[in-house]
Amino acid sequence: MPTVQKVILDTDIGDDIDDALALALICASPELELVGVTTVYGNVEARSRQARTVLSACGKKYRDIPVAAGCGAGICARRLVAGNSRQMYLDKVIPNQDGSCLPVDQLPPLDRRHGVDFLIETIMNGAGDIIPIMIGAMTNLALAMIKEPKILAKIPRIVVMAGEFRSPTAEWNIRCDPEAAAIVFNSGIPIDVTPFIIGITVQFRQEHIDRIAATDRPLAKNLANAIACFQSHGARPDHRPMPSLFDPMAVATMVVPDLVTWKRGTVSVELQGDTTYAMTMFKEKPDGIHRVAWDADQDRSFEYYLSRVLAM
Ligand SMILES: [Ca+2]
Repeated sequence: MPTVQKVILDTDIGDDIDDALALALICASPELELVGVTTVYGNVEARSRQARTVLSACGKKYRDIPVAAGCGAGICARRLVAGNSRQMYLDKVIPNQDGSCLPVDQLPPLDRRHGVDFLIETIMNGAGDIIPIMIGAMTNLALAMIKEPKILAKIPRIVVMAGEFRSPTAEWNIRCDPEAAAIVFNSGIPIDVTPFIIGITVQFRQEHIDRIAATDRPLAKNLANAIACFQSHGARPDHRPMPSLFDPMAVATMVVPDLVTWKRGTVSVELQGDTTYAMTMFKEKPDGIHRVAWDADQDRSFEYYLSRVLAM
């Protein structure tokens, strides 16, 4: 029996649909033990409500997993790299999948701690075996590292969905808080990185959405509902966005690493250049502490995802 990996999910659930899909996959993976969820970026309370809704849909065992709201704003707002949307998020916009959430009085209460303190206390009280899975801006973990530097010795590994290395790109999770991403990547902790291109490669087709919608289980129903909210949000009549499995692939590769090929090396985040701010660089080297997913097996990834989540 492989060892169960303890994880904390840090998420900006609520805008792109893949965070909800990733949380569902964690709960559907007996190889992973979810010890808590923290939310980040913009309306963290509303994001927490969706996280608690998905956990409730996963059943009694998952319903009371603590969810703590973290940082709404990034560490350094020296440039509005995400343009208008960054300002919009800071103004507490309601995430687009809010319509798929249960009313607050039907959910367990939010954890009373701030997300940063939740990370510190949970990781420091653990046995050095809790892996943060970062699928949003990395503000919460970066601030936890600053507030309690002893946390560095207690984190065995970090899993992130972030960055892009094949083209000069300021990927969303990096550009929402480039300084935080740099702190995490410079922490000296081994990191497994699922970059943007992997999610682009593994994008649902209509047949996959139909399979979720046709499944009569609470989790599948909630996900189908959230996908419908996501697809109708801001969609043109001629275009409904299809879910890309950016965040779920970061989770999936923890259990089945060979869904992707890996390259080892070091990742750095550019913070200086006027035109390169928030871009990520990868230098391949055999003893690097970062491991980047390079190519994904598309069909196996879809089947793995659906077989796990639809059985939940
Ligand atoms: Ca995300």
